Amino acid sequence: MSDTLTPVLTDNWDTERAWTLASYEERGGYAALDKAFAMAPDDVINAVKESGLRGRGGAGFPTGMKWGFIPQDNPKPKYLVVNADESEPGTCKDIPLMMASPHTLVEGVIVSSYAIRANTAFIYVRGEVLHVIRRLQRAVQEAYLAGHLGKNIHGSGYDLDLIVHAGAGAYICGEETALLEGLEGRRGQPRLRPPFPAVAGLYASPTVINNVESIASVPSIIVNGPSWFAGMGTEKSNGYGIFSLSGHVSTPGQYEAPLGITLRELIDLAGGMREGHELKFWTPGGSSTPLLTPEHLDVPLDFESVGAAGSMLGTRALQLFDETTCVVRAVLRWTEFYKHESCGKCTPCREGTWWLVQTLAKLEKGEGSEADLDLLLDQCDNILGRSFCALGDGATSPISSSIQHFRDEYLAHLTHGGCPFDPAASTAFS
Ligand code: L3W
Ligand code: SF4
Repeated sequence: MSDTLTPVLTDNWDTERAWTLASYEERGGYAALDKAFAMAPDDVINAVKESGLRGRGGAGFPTGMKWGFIPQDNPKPKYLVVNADESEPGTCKDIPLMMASPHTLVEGVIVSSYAIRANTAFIYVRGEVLHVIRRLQRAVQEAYLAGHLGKNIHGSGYDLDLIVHAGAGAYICGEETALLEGLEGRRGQPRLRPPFPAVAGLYASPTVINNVESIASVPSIIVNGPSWFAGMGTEKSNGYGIFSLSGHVSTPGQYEAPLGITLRELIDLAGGMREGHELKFWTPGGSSTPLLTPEHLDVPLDFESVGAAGSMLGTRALQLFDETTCVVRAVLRWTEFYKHESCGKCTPCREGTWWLVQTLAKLEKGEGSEADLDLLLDQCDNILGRSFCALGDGATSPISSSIQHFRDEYLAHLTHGGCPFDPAASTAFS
């Protein structure tokens, strides 16, 4: 394995029965608990602040700062909620993490809940991934039996209950406030922010919501110290992250590496693009992040650099497409997904995603004229910044970025009277 990789969360994924408590404890698991309990909760928050850990669910908000927003003078109970509703197209890191090492997440939940002074925590996981739900439930049961959860954990005087909650399967429930609605038993639709969940979240109480990978990163920060974590990555994007490579690459999979690694380096680690083919376009963080091209192969994959390149690091879901892929068809497929998953609460997204599919489908069939391309961009303009939550904005990202980089390919559909793309002709649009 290359030195470029920094396996921490993925370190033991190949160990036999790595998911059991016995295996986790053999590897030093649950050592972070006693270390954290010896610290004041605020010092745990400060350690996470000093580490520079930023949210691993897409937005990159500083984790310690979010915890610091929990008003401790508020007499209401505090809650920790783990967002395990992974569903952004291309994103596939949290599910393998929970399958391979559920106790890393459980330990992270305990330390994080202690820091914010929550006595109840939830893991909100997609209802469709029954195998993950079962594995989490088993891990939680093992942790209770071993005294890592429940009353007076490790004799510290601290109590915590952890509930695994299965969602009903909607992309929008990955949006933190829609997730809370779902957890409270209502239809999953986003709430107006502010107030942010840190102030009024679950049952209107102060609530921290973090992604699986963010919470799973906490035990190693406590055990190894914040400067260990801050010493990796770039100046403003500290630490490591799981990069998920999928699509036309020789060895798709999870590659855990410091933030700031480039796609060129990751493709090398993954054995290159599939033989005889070349990269045509890619997403840095799922389909909601604007498409990039081979021109961006050397962009450091950190929050700042990917932003400067016109996209977003997002969830580090690197979907790679080679020259055999019709970009218009790929974008249409994603747009159909957003239309299907739009929760219907606001008009720009509910109606707009429907219109986007109509216009794109027409262009993909080679019908219409160049004016339809401008119409498509106008439809994007009427959704972007006018929608209630990030789903509407995200739906426009692949469209506007694909037109920016591949306008000629859209026009070729019109001149050809349909998709001119011949998968066998690798130079069709070069
Ligand atoms: C208190 C303030 N808290 C912000 C908190 C806020 C949230 C976090 C980030 O979207 C993005 C989206 C997807 N007081 C606060 C505050 N917060 N200001 O900080 O908030 P925000 O609004 O920047 O982002 P978000 O709503 O969490 C996430 C993109 O990530 N994405 C990811 C999708 C991921 C999945 C998945 O499958 N895992 O769906 C893709 O790139 O488009 O832009 O906690 O409360 N003043
Ligand atoms: Fe619902 Fe879409 Fe509006 Fe978000 S942008 S609230 S998903 S209709």
